[in-house]
Amino acid sequence: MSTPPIPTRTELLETALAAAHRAADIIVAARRDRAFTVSAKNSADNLVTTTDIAAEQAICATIRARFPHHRFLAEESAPTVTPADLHEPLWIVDPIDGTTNFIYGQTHVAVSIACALAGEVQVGVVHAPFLSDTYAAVRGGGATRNGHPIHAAATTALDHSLIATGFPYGTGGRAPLVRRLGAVLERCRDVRRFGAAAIDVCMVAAGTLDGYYEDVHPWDIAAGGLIAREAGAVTGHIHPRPERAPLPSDLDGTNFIVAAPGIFNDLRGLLAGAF
Ligand code: LIP
Repeated sequence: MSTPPIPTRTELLETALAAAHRAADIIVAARRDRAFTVSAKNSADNLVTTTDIAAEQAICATIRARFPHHRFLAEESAPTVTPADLHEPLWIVDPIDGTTNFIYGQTHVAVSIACALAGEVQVGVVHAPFLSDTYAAVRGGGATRNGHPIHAAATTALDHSLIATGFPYGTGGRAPLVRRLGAVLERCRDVRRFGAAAIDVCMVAAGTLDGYYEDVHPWDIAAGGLIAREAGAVTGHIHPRPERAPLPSDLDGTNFIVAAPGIFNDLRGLLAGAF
């Protein structure tokens, strides 16, 4: 059987945008009609709704209709990836980033969709329907917010930097993170905690945040990470990645950090020393 052609980045971006908007229609309608139920995943605080499931199904169906042989790393239906998956076009999907915010009726809620080839993200879309924001990027093609070019902040001093972060579900294991948070509060302008990693990362891309760090999943940062890099921000990890890390860097949310180039190294040093 012949190998299907590799789609162009434009074709991948068009598909990601169509899938994101289809999911957003489901999310907005569910919020409007209060038509969803909530359940807990592996802990009482790690919530998922019927809308997460429906949105992810719509996203994957939209992509499969155009690219039936592509693979998925999706928060609700395909949360693990094999080495074989990384050799095929791989879609990294978070149907609702900010699920807790969605349940509480808050606005920081986003659909995050990325596509990677050989483990390198080629296109990324983060669509926040309640904020009327769509962030997008194509590898090598720059980053946009609602179609307008965006650029990371020019800040070069931590004490003039606004930093976002987040915390894992449940209270266990938060003590070291409190130490990190304390170090940031002692050294930086201030901290924000919006509750949706994908949007946090895109705000660094747009220069409305100077930096963000958190230990998250691939689907939280795959799309936003490309958008941030294409906007001139620097992405990386607080600690050196192991040589045989299970995931490629673009998909690795472990101790993830993104920041304006002028403060990236200082912020990473501050966080690494505070743990
Ligand atoms: C959320 C992240 C957020 C983090 C939350 C949660 P979800 O993702 O976007 O940054 O602090 O604990 O992981 O679960 O809402 O898709």
